[in-house]
Amino acid sequence: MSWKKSSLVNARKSESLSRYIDENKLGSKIIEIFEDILETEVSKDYLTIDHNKRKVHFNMSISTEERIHLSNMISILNPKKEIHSPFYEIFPMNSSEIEGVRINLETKGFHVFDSLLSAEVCDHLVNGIESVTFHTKKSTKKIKGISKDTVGKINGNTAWATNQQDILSIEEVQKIAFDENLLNLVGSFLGSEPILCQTNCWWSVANSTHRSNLSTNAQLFHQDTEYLKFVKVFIYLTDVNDNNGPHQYVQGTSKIAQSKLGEDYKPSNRVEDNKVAEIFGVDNILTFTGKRGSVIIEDTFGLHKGTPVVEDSRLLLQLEYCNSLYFHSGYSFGFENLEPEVEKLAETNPRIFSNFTNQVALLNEKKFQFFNNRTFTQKVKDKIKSYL
Ligand SMILES: O=C(O)CCC(=O)C(=O)O
Repeated sequence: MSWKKSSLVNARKSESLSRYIDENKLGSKIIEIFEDILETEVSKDYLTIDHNKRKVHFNMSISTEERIHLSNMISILNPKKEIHSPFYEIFPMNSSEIEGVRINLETKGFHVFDSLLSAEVCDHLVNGIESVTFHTKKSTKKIKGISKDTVGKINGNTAWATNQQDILSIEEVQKIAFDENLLNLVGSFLGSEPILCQTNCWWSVANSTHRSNLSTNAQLFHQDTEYLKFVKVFIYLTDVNDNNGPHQYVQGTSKIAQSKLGEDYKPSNRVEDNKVAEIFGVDNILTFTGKRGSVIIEDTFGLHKGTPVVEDSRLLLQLEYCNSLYFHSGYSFGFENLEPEVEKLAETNPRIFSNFTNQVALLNEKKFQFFNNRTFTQKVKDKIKSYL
């Protein structure tokens, strides 16, 4: 299958892409998806019905190997480059340590930094988060000012930050999200310049353990599929023990989960604990307890979940970086409330900020309408899916 050169790619990269396609004997399906990626990266039309139909179909029908090929092609198009950022204090690593973490991500799927953030940084983060609006998936009510003392009153087992821009507006979050070493580390794993796509945060408490509740709050084993290649950074902002919802990861599953879980399995499914233990071995299910300020960097295409809280509560901050926004239907950021140093970084490294737009209100409203305009059948299908 030959690659018909696209006007969206320069001659040298086009040559490299042709070579990659030939060497790996890639067929028309991958080329069709890649051409769609190229067009969508230019049009940035992530929220049209047509794009949604194509991307959902492609996302659920490609194999893990095809996903890796597409990511390698994105790396040819947007190769990783050394990033220089004014923030470098949070992740004190030299290049050989960065390489060690990359290898851990590649082989085991995760790396843990125990108690990385100082008490002072954690306090700043928690104070900032206390002024942010949260909601549960059970009600439309907005809750402001949640703290460790009041979180037990929420209606549900998880309260999610409603607006990710509010989280990003916290100065310490920007210092972490745009830390030079973190960006270089994530870039070396993705193989291309990282795009910041999430700054999320949630409180977890003990509540219903009904399957649909666990499913919608990421408390059953699953793979994330929201981008082609991506990595999440989980930051514990409370001490986490066996009883207040430690995160779990099944090491070594990011490349094999899809094929081992059988033909009927789709990477959007939830998987029971006993099935995970039987197929991947109970010893590979790792439970991350840790002090506040501990950081887990994880390839969440591997199986993972939060365990339901039994007592007390857990506060988690989550950043996510991806290599392309192609499968994206998530949140868009605006440029407001960014530190001046971050604004400068946006000028020198615009790809990191691909998910930032001056039309953020319009886009987030469009997303809201898009999901509300789903047909009755689609809404019923989604409801059923949350039970599966
Ligand atoms: O709350 C947790 O530990 C799990 C989070 C999760 O599954 C996700 O972010 O995809």
